[in-house]
Amino acid sequence: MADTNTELLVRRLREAVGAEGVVTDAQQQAGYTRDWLGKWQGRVPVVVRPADTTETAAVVRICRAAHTPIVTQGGNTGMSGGATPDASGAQVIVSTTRMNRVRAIDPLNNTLTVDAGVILAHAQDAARQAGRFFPLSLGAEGSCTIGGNLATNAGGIAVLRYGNMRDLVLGLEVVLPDGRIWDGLRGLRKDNTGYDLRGLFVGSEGTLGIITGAVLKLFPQVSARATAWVGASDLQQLVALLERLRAACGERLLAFEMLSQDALDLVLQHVTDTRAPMAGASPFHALVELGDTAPHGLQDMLEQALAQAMEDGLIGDGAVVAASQAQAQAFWKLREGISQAQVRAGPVVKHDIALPISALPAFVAEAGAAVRDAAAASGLAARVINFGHLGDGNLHYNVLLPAGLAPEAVKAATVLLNRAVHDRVAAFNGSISAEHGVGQLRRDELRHYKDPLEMEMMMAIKRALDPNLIMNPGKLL
Ligand code: FAD
Ligand code: 2HG
Ligand code: ZN
Repeated sequence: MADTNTELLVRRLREAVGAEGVVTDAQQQAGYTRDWLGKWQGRVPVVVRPADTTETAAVVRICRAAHTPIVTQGGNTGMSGGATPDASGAQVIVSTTRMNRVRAIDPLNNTLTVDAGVILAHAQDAARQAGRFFPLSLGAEGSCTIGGNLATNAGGIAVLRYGNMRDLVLGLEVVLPDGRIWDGLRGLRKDNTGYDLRGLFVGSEGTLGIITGAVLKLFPQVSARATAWVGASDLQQLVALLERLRAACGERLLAFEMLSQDALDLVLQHVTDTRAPMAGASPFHALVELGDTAPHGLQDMLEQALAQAMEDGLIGDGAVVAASQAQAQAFWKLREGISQAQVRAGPVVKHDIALPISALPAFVAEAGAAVRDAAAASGLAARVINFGHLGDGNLHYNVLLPAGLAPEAVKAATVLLNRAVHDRVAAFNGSISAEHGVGQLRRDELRHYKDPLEMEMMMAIKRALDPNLIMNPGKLL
C-alpha cells in the first residue's frame, strides 16, 4: 500500500469511528500486534476499535473498498496466532474490545445476549447476577472475549458436561466481508429453516466475517461442588476411572482434567505458592470436579465413588477429596498454572489434539516413542508435558525444548516433532486442532492432514462469503 493510500485509509477509518477508535502510535499498538506468547509479531498502519455494530460495518466497507485485509482481534489470548497480523504493514487490526455491552438477559428463556467484545468473565458475572450459570470456563477467562471464544470454538474445563462454545450459542450477529450486517440474534432451541449459518461462523477464526453479537445459553446455577485429586500409575486407570465416575455421578461430573507428573513438576517449579496434593510421584494425575444444583450430598458421593474405585483396584496411587474451597482452589491452581509454567520453562512445541478417549493410552505410548526418536534425530533433550481435558479426549501433548535454544533450532525441531505427534494422531483418527484453532500455527499441518475434499468444501464456503479474501488471510485455510 502506498503511503498516501494508507493515509487516506486511516483518515476514512478515523471519520467512521472517531479519534478514540483508532490507534496509530506504534508503541500503543504493541499490545495488539504481538501475540501473548511472543511467537508472532505483525505490523499495521492502524488498529481500529469500533464502538458498535454499525461502526464495524462501516469499517469493513472502507477496508473492502481499499482492498485492505482485516485481522479481527478480541482479547488477544489465542494460542495459534490467529489474531496477529502479518509483518507486511498492509493489514489492519479490528479490535472488538470497545464493544463490551451486555445487551439483554432473559431468565425464562435462559439466554444472555452480549456484544462480541464482552470479556468471558463478565458474561459469567452477568449470568450469575440473574441467578443463572454460563459454563464456558478457561484459564484466560479474565481477558478473552465472547467473540474470540466463538471464533475459536473454545473448550476449556467444563466441556465434558456442557459442551464447547459451539454448543453454548443460539444466535449470532455478524458483519459480513461486504459490510452488510447479518442479524441472526435468535434465542431459539429449534430452528430448522435451512443450512446452519450460525455454525459456519463458530470456529471460523475471523476468516468469514466479524462476529459482533451473540445469544448465549444459560443453565441453572451450580450451588455445590466437590473436588478431588487422584494419582494413577497409568493412563488406562484414568480412562477407566472416568467411565466409573460417569456411571456413578452422571451429569454431576463437571470436569475430568489430567496432568502427567512432568506437567505437575513444571508447575511446582515455576509457579509460586503451589505444592503437590499428595506425597510421592505418580505417572499421571486427575483433577476431578462434581457440581450440582442441589446443595447436599456431593462430597459423600465423590468420596464413595473414589473409595469404591480404589477397592476395585481402579486407582493405583490414592486420592484426596478437597476438604475446603481453599484446598479445591489450590488443586485448580496446579492445573491452571501449566500454561504460565511452560512460558517460563523454555520454548514449547504445542500440540492441541483430540482422540477417541479409548485410544488415549495406546496413543500416549506410541507418541512417546516417536517423540524420543525425533528428539534424538535433532540431538535435543526434549521433555513431553502432557496434560489436558481427558474427559473430552483432548490432550495438550506439548514438547518442552531446552531453554535458550536458538529460534532456527526450535523451528527445525518443531517440524520433526509435529510430524512425530500428528502422524500418530492421524493414525488413531484424531484431530490436530481440538480447541485452540488452526490460526497460523497449524495452517501447514491442516493442509497436510485434512481430507482434500473437506479442504475444497471449506474453500468454497470461504470464496462464497469472502470473494475478495480480505478476512484474516494467511490463517486457517
Ligand atoms: P483472540 O486471541 O483475540 O482471537 C482468536 C481468533 O478469533 C483469531 O483468529 C481472531 O481473528 C478471531 N476473532 C476474535 N474475535 C472475533 C470476532 N469478534 N469475530 C470474528 N473473529 C474473531 N482455549 C481453550 O479452548 N481452552 C482452554 O482451556 C484455554 N485455556 C487458555 C488458558 C490461557 C492461560 C490462555 C492465555 C489461553 C487459553 N485458551 C484456551 C486459548 C483460547 O482460544 C482463547 O483464550 C480464547 O478463546 C480466544 O479469545 P480472544 O478474545 O482472546 O480471541
Ligand atoms: C489449557 O487447557 C489451555 O490449560 C492451554 O488450553 C494449553 O498451554 C497449553 O498448551
Ligand atoms: Zn485446554
